[in-house]
Amino acid sequence: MGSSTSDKVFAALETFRIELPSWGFANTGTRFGKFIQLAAATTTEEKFSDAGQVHLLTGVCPTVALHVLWDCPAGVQSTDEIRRFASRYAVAPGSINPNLFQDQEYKYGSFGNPDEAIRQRAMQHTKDSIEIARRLNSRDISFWFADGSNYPGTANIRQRKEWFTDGLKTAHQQLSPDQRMLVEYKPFEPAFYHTDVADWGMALLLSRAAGRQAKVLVDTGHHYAAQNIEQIVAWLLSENMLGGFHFNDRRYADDDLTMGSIDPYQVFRIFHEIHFFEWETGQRADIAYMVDQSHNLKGKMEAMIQTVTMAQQLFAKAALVDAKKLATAQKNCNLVDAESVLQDAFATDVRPAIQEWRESKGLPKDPMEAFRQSGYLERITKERAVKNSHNVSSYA
Ligand code: RM4
Ligand code: MN
Ligand code: MN
Repeated sequence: MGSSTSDKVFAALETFRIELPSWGFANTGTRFGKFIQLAAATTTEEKFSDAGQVHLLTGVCPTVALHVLWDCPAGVQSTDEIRRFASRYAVAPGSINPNLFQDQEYKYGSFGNPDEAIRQRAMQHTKDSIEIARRLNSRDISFWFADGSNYPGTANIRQRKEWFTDGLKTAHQQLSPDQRMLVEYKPFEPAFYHTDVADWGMALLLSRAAGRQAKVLVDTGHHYAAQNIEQIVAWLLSENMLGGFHFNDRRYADDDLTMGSIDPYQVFRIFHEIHFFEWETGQRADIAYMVDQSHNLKGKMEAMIQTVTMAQQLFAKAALVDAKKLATAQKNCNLVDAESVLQDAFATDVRPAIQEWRESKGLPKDPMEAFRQSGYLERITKERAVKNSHNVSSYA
């Protein structure tokens, strides 16, 4: 491998950090059944412990995303405890995710609920979530709304858009100057006729209406199957409206499979658009890279380590795209040359350079191997087995 290749890989890895979701360490399942993993995290503390372990081995996951209802059972009062977990397990709280979909009250929606009292309840939870974020020094409050309807004619779509606009504006007013609000979209599920924030255009309009600190969050699993996600990324970048990602992979719907497991070239193309934007503009794109996955069959810790490793590889490969050559080929409509620039970068084996980078940081060369040698999994399996066998948890 040429030294300029490994320099580029090193430079790319220096800037790349990815946030892990607390809920990715807990037992989850499908709507048909849940297969319990005896090692799964059963408490917020255990989620911090697991996330801290992945960070220890990879060095690139310094934050963990929290879901307010699942991780902050005492609401704002939970923040002292969370700060303690953060310092004990050396991983900081990351984005704060309000939960506006699980309580019985939200059967017909949260921000878009026709009942004003329920909209107010959703706003109170939102305000509490922003306060939690403030106390934990978290920059991003990340909104995903399950709101929608299942049957034609049952919801006033325009009216609900107004309620959403008002709600997000009010929420935006609560933000501190350094905080951001991320608005996630999803075309369907749990609603199957209309979803209030169904696509990036709707998320963009709502974010613009909310205020300057609102940006769009792209969850890669939240698109129709043939959607060109990297084009959405390029457009949001050019509008300075791309706030972050929830990475996962999929074949059919919101499958929440391991990042890059089905279509690594797509993730590469997304990262390429970001690198290319930075090269052309000379600006750093300020983007929160986050994982949003649910590992129902794979071991949760191993799946997370695999995800981080894959993310680093694809980010590094995209950094190898020869941007100058690409720009020239595009300008001259040299299609085969332009396409080959991407393909050559994608085909480059960056794993040796990534291993060197890890060694240069005093990190294990192979985080998966180090995890397997560490005895951590055996220890948590023993400690949590009884709790997990009684505890059929969760959503998702
Ligand atoms: C949704 C969406 C949200 C996540 C929930 C659990 O599909 O991806 O980001 O918080 O699932
Ligand atoms: Mn998501
Ligand atoms: Mn999702």
